[in-house]
Amino acid sequence: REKGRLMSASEIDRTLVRLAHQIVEKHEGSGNLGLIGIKRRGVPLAKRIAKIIEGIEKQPVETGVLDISFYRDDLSTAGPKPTVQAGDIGFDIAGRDIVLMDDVLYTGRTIRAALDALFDHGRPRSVRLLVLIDRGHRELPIEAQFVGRVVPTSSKEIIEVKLNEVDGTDGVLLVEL
Ligand code: 3GP
Ligand code: 5GP
Ligand code: MG
Repeated sequence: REKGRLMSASEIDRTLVRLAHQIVEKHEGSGNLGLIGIKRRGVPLAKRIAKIIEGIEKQPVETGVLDISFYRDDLSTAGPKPTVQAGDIGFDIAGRDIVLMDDVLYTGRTIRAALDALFDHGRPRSVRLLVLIDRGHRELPIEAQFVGRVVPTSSKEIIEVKLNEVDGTDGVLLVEL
């Protein structure tokens, strides 16, 4: 059951522009950046933000992909053990300033798994986290440095994130299970 629209397409656009500027400000440019999207919806976020940063800094920004899949395909609880699919990130992360990107941050277990996978690929200089929505309920000491919006949720609510590349439309909805 839909309980409300949290972000329209144009609000997502503006938020991504802000986040892109915050990343450039924090890293004093984009020369050493690498953006890594967590499948599935983190991937188009990373690509869009890379494009915005390229427009600001006038130089290419490397992007890559991490594939985290869950043992349990349980939507309301992320499940105890997110696992990471072996596979290529797409570029050499050694010495880079990495920004991991995901649509929703919840317990933090996905990001913990993503960090494990990342360090199997090399040793980045730094790793920061960007999420479009932080819905609370952390079970690990993980926080995002770049946040689209903080949306306090109950465990019965989920955030429906729709992105054009995956869903054919852009928007963020609050949904009650
Ligand atoms: P996404 O990363 O492409 O958005 O976690 C697997 C998918 O299930 C995610 O795909 C996410 O969007 C969707 N999902 C929706 N609600 C939840 C939830 O409460 N927990 C988890 N783990 N996934 C959810
Ligand atoms: P965590 O591992 O932090 O518990 O959950 C984060 C992952 O689960 C993200 O990749 C995200 O896609 C998904 N997730 C958790 N809660 C939600 C939610 O309410 N909405 C959406 N769209 N994804 C969620
Ligand atoms: Mg996700």
